[in-house]
Amino acid sequence: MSSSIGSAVRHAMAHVTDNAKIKDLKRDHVNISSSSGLTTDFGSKISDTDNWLSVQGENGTQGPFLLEDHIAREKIHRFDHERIPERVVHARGAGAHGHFRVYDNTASKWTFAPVLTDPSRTTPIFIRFSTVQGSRGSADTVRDVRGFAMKFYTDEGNWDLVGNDIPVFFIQNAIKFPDFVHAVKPEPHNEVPQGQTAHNNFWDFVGLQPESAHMVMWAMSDRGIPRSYRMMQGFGVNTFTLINAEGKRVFVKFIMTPQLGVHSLMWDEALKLAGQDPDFHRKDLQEAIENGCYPKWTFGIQVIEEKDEHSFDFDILDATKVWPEYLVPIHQIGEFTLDRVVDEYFSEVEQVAFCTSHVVPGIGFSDDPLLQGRNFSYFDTQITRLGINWEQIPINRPVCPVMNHHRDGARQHRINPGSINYFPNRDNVGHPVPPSHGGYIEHAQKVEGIKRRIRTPKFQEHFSQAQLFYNSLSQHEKNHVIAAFSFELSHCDDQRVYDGYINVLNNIDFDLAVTVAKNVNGPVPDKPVRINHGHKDQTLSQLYYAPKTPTIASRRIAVLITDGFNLTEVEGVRAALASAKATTWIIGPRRAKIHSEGGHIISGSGIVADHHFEGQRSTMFDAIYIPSGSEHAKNLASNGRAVHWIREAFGHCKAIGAIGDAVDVVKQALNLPEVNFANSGVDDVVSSYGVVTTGKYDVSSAVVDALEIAPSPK
Ligand code: HDD
Repeated sequence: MSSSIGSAVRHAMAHVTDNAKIKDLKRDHVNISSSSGLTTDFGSKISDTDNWLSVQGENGTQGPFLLEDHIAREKIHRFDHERIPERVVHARGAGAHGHFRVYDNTASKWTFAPVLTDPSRTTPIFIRFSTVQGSRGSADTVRDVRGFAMKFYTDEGNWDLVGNDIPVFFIQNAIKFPDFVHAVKPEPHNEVPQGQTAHNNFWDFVGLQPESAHMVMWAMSDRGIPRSYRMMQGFGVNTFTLINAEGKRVFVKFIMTPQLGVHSLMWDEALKLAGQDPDFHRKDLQEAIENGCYPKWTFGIQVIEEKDEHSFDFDILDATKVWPEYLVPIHQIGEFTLDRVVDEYFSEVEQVAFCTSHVVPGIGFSDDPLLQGRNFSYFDTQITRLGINWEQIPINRPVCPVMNHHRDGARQHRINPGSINYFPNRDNVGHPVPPSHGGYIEHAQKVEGIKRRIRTPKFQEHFSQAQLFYNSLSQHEKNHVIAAFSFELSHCDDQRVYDGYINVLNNIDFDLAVTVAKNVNGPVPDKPVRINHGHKDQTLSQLYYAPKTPTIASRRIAVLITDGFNLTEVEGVRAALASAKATTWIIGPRRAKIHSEGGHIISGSGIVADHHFEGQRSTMFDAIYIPSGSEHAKNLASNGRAVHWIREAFGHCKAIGAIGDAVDVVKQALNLPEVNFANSGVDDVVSSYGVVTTGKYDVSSAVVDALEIAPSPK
């Protein structure tokens, strides 16, 4: 990151006021300055941290090392125990702080929870985004589901909404979760593959488990390779309930939609980025927040009245089903923003711990069989990861008072004065709070039935919504799905596995099954197993979420220059892009000063490049811009890597802007008769296949507008 970004960071951060949670966390901040001296953990000052106490022999020879050195021992002991178990799933993640607000009290029809109904409140939040399959050190851009876990630090306690970027799940019943995770994770005999579902065990499991079909379609779509965490929808997935002041209950789903739109990488980009910049998403989140481009989502709810629970052809408690928006509209009740990066990764992102059973009064559970199991699992896993007192860790502790008679346990940090640690007690200390004063109360629900291990009939239909999803995609999104299945199944070398999955695909769409079968040498079906019903829902395609007004905010634009480039143009374009809140990055043949046209080679004007052509690749940027300059154009055309930059950016459907002499460079690099180019010397702007060219410099119209188109889905 360049130094100019560094100052932008401080500038942007200065505008963010500390919310209640940040103030709470600051209680634990350690003040470190150049005057801070080293001490042991018990506070005694250290005079030497480099040399283990040892015996010096005569004539300066090295003698034995002494176990007596408590300073060395402490340093090594502490280091030996730095690692904690990584999450069994969602190990790789990134997080940020922010705040949540509702627009008005619309939701008070359904809930009395102030976090969802009181527009005067600003609730601090923390969000951790993650991948599912890979280990903590795996790459960000792999094809996978993304976790979208939110912690709301409300005045009534913490509410954790632990969702994903896909609205449905692979399984219906929590008891299948260990099988699913074992199947998706690296295979047990050789721990391969990392950050991939492209292996026999995953496709074997989902092929034999048709309830996964719907989610697999989503994971194989562009949703599985998001451009940014900031450009993903979030879904609570499970069915929760809301309870209003009259005690009436409704079923609810939570949906978060990014204001920048939903955008994805291309598969080729994702694959390359996994090697070129494994931290791509993590850095993207940090960069956007530090530059003051705070990611924002609307917060919506879908509501179903209790009386309508059984009026759909799917079970509303089945997490493998969406509630289609044409049946159940979304009420956008609020929005949230992420505006602060973390101060320390381990303390905040690694130690944050979510629990689906953490809800606040006014929000409740349903009999969703996945949610019920989750409510057991999350608390349990935190005990392994962080210990029984995990809720006392700064990032996890609520901002409201915590008072109870739970005691002791490893790493207890609270000191509870007094002799009372039970209830009832003679002083009425730590007494239950009646619902009228905010005590949590379960909705009174009549329950009857026969205890047995079965799935009810509606839980046994698995393909209708998988078809709905596939039908709703645009043709290019469908092509991406086909390519994804073809990639994944090609990585399976047990024929039973890919044969089996082609049969699943043939339950969804005949043409899809035939195309994939041909690609992977599977059995090509001659007729559909199930007729595709042909229904569509436009809200399932991510094209539906393109921002109403095109925006280039927070996008990364590479400016390709070599010696002899036109400095005035570059300065003009950079200023215009900066005012549109995009970041520009100068890429040149070396990370040093690149001399501009007509300047003296030593003393003349120029710009210091942020990176050289080898150091960063086109995959890390959303668009590229190339200024004019005759020497520069010659240099660029003769630089193989620079030509590759242009070709690769075009191949990934990125906007390319070029002016004057640079137009010919792009023309030669692409060598495509389909693309039209502007003539040199003429200031007309030609836009063709995302390549925008103009003979002369005209910053206001051409380049910036054209690059703005870049964020639209590919
Ligand atoms: Fe889970 C972590 C999301 C089903 C058991 N899950 C975890 C995280 C997310 C989800 C985002 C990472 C949280 C973080 O950032 O720390 N999980 C989901 C969604 C599901 C789902 C959206 C389906 C609706 N999960 C699910 C089931 C079970 C679990 C059915 C077990 C029965 N999940 C866990 C876990 C994890 C976890 C093992 C690992 C680390 C953690 O909880 O804190 O308990």
